[in-house]
Amino acid sequence: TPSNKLAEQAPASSNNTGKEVEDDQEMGSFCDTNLLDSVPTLAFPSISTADFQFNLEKASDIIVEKVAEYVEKLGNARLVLVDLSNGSKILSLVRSKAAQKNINSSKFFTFVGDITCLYSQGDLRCNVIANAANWRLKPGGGGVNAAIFRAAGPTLEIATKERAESLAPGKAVVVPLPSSSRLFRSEGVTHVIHVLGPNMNPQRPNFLNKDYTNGCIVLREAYSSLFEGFASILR
Ligand code: AR6
Repeated sequence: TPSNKLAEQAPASSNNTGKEVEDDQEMGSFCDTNLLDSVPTLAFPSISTADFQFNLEKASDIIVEKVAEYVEKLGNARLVLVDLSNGSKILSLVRSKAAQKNINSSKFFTFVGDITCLYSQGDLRCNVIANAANWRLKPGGGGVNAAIFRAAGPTLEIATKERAESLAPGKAVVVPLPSSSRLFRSEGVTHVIHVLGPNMNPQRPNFLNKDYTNGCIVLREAYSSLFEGFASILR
């Protein structure tokens, strides 16, 4: 796909090229050291735009604005917006707005794939992944939250509870992933950052009832919290 092509073209250190991934596979062995020793990368889903029903045009403006604010500050680290399908509207909106703003495409790009299988299925190494969480920080509930808790196994719920009991809208919590977790072992994910975005769905808690003035403030805060959390891992 065009978006995944972009990822393959992303310049990276010599130990993070597609070629080397192929070599690993040919050898039939899995090298954890190589997996962990790559460009620090945060993969994140579009917060609030599916179950929480946030407007896609507004969300895409905010994603691009926040990426532009943080991407250079993060040094050689990369930010990757992920969604499941090639036809993802949010990915195409963000791609075109990021291009208009001339955001460095080696440091920020979009990627089509399941955020829980980026290395095993997409050859994309991401040491940190973000979750569009619920306020209780509970597994299940569908969407990317259910997928991440399922893929990580029960250790993620325990590790999460050690960091926070609940989350307010706009906030994020960084959770180091135990090395026994499948996400750590086979995907190279060392941290999950749970983020709670603004909710525009009347069926869910903290419903903002079409208040996009507040909603946009909270979504900006959510991305700031996420990128600050990623920066804290890099330090
Ligand atoms: N990999 C990558 N992206 C995904 C995946 C995946 N496995 N699954 C979904 N997406 P959503 P929200 C994309 O609904 O709107 C949960 O029930 C999806 O296409 O997961 O913030 C929680 O418990 C969309 O672009 O999060 C909360 O209650 C993006 O991830 C509530 O939903 C976010 O969609 C949060 O709603």
